[in-house]
Amino acid sequence: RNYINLNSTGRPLLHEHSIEVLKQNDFGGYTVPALGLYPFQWNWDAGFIAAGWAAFDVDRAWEEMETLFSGQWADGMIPSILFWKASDTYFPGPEIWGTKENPSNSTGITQPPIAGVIVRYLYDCTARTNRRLAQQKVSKLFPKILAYHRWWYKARDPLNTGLVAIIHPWESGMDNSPAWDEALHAFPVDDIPPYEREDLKHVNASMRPSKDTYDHYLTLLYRFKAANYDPEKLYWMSPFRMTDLCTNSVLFRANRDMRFLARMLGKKEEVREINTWLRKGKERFQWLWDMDSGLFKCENQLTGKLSSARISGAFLPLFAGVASQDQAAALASNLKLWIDEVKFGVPSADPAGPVFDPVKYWSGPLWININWMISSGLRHYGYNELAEKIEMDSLTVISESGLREYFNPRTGEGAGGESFSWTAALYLAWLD
Ligand code: 9WN
Repeated sequence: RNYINLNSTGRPLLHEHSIEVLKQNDFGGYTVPALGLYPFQWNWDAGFIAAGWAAFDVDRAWEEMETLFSGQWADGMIPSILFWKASDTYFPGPEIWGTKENPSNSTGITQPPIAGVIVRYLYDCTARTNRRLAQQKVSKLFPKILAYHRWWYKARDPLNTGLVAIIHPWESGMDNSPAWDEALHAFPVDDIPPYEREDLKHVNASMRPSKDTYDHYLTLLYRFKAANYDPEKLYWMSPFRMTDLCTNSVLFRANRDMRFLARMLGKKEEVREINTWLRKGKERFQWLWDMDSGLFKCENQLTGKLSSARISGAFLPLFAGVASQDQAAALASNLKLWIDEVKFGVPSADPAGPVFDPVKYWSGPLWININWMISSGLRHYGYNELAEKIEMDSLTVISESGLREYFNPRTGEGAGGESFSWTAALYLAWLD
């Protein structure tokens, strides 16, 4: 609670502390999510982190995104992790992934494509004082982000349905979400080399995915490695292929922001291309609507069935702007019920559901980046009071428990990593 104290300028101390954390996690052009626990540059973390840098150093914010895109693969993919500098405190590191793409080693899978959303955010911040600079910055990144989106559709929606697939739970950014349980356990674990987990040296095992879950993660990794991470093959061969709500909502929203940027830059053909993605995506999103529960659901593409899991990703179509007014109303009333069950919203899984665990990673805890997106979506649909509640809950858990990786929604206690970059960054972005 000492964080709530004010400093001499009347700002909460936590404001200064958040800036310090970003500086301390700055490895030179990129920011690690947490020292020790996550010692490299992560794809979607970089986006949220850049929004935090923008609150006090917008040049550094652009640099974060420029570094991320300097790791783009020739085919357009942005890997989930860029191993810029060696570190032996994370598993699985570069020697396990064994990708050969220049200029750096990286993973061979991706993460939710938040970059387009963030670059538009940075454009808005910069254009307030220097429109010409803002346009220059955007013109350099725009083609790279577009190439990334094209990669998504080509590699992960070869059947042209309008929504993309993830082929590994790590790609969702919500590693052990209950939405993956059934699909992940539908295939057996291969005879994989023995391994030692580094995460358990930093964080208590009860707060992390189980051994069995990790065995499945690594089974997928080794199969993709055997296929040389060839995007033409991975989609078809993966025994895990899900239409993830988070990834698709983020991609949809990024497409809307990219359309804004394309118009600003006068790129007519690109606007048309993005419009096609938006039109098809909007139509297909309706397949994921579960009328009975009043929630969106992830789809298992291998069985054609919607996952029964009720996860916080269900509310992200609000961030995308793809839900109808009726769907938004149903989502808002569900969200209120969820929050009534806990003390601080938004839990990552339905707190009344069978697998809810308030400290186990993506199976219950509150995450600041998800709150940031959900509250922005609620405002878009006019649910300002509910948005305010989520923002206040976020700031309160941070003030009470510090800049932790995630929080127990029943008690507000912090869990996982400490001095966590996106928590610091979004705290700054919210206060800005
Ligand atoms: C695997 C870095 C990342 C986040 C993810 C979060 C966690 C990694 C891990 O940490 O995933 O990518 O090793 O657990 O689930 O959302 O980007 O903060």
